[in-house]
Amino acid sequence: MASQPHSLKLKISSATQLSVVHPNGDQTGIHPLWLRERCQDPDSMDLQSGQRLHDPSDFDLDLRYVSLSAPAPGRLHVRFSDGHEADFAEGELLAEAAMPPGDYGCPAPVFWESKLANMPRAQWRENPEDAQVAAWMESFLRYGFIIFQGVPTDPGQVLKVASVFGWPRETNFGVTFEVRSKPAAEANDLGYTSIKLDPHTDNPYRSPVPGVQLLHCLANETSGGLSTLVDGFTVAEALRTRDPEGFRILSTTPVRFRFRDKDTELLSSAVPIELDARGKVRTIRFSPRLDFVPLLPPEELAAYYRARRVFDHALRSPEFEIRFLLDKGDLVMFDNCRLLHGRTGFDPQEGLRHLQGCYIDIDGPRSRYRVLRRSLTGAGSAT
Ligand SMILES: O=C(O)CCC(=O)C(=O)O
Repeated sequence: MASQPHSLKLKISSATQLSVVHPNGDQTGIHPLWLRERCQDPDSMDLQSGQRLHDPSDFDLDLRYVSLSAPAPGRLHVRFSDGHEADFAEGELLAEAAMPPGDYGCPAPVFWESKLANMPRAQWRENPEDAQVAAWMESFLRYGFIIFQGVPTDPGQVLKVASVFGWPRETNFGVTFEVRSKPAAEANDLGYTSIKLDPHTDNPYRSPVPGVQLLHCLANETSGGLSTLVDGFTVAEALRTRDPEGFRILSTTPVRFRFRDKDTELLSSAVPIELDARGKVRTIRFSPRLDFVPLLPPEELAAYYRARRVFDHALRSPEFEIRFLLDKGDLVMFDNCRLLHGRTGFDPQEGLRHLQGCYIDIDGPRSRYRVLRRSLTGAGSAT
């Protein structure tokens, strides 16, 4: 399980100045309010829930340190100018200072292309040990997917697997949904036909989109219907490098995604490549069968269509896409905000192809990973 090594140090520069020292010797001062709102004494925090008892926006904006001392190794004692005094564990402060935004203690993604040497595969076990789940979770968080083999093929097992990693998310398709070829009049989604599906993310018309999808193969008697996966983050980064203008367009042009059947009308407007405040790719929403770009001036639309084609063709290219057979008892779980999935077409006359699917929210696996890490390494506390 990934540890969180850091080599920061805390420095009391003077009675009223506190800094973090970086490995290269650079120092970042610690604002008194940053520390004040992290006080963990019973006047500041409800010890049961770990939640603050004061609104930190009410603290004095000109708050100062009155004194700083180290009463014991690894401990910091602070007197603030508002009269409050508090103790801190140096290790906890530094761990927080070192935490990269976004990952918050989870393994960072490893971007992959079709050359991916070892697909994350694992043999499924009922009632797995914590260390086993942590290892699975780590693979999933790094690569954005994991394939389990040997999942019993009675219906509903997908929910049992899902509950190990998070909390199932019900949609208009149900708590679980059946991906199999249906008569044309009953298929309210192309997933429920036998045609090829190009790489797409599921349900971009929802807000928020389902974070993780699980697909469990209950039967596959056809020679086609291979599953495909693409790391959307890798392809988005390739686009940023190779075609910066295309990347700019797809990360700034909101498009409308729509799903409609007799009981449901879901609409959402979002950019295909969503960036976080630091410009890192956060979410891919891409489904060429469901996207409707607004009526922009013709030259802007021409640029948009060109960018979408470059991105789409890259997603479909052998450079990035992996293909594999999802056989009876196999279950693939993937990050629907990062990976795109699809399948090759198949002939339903050859036999039954039946996957049972469900969704969970993206924060489920991350939460479970952090909790396991706490119990397996003794790192950190519940608050
Ligand atoms: O049939 C499959 O393998 C995947 C189905 C799918 O991509 C979908 O329903 O959106």
